[in-house]
Amino acid sequence: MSTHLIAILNGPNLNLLGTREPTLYGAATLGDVESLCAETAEALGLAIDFRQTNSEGELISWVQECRDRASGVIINPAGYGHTSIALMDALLTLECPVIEVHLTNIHRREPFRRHSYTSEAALGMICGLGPRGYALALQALADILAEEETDGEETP
Ligand code: CA2
Repeated sequence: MSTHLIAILNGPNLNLLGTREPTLYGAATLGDVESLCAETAEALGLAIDFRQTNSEGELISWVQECRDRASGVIINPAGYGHTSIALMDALLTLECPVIEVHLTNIHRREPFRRHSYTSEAALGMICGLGPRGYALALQALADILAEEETDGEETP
């Protein structure tokens, strides 16, 4: 059985984490979030590919690449979750499970953040739990992939 690859994709401005607005987004940098994901994935026996971009087109291309290479996707689409039908369309083409993560509780903020186009393509969403949400999403994907493997086993 090969190691499952989980793509962890981060959208615009998340490269600023830990450098601005710590009261809203916390003190952890995106590098800290990546380290947490790497440690969590290793404990779960998963491989990760952790990326961030400020470009909508690049994010969409990365989602398209996941069709051939990822067993699961964790995406923090950042502002594009609230605006991008194109990103939603790309995510809808994936057959693997997608989990959307937001560091903040988007339902406790401005009304325009309450709607997420991308969540229409997600199996589930975790928001408001900070970087821990990424680790929880990895745990959920590990469970889901293990269940899929058990379901696929032939009974003697
Ligand atoms: O809570 C989240 O994870 C968000 O996806 C963050 C996005 C925001 O547009 C979403 O509504 C919720 C913003 C990312 C910007 O990150 C910054 C980090 C530090 C300083 C400034 C921006």
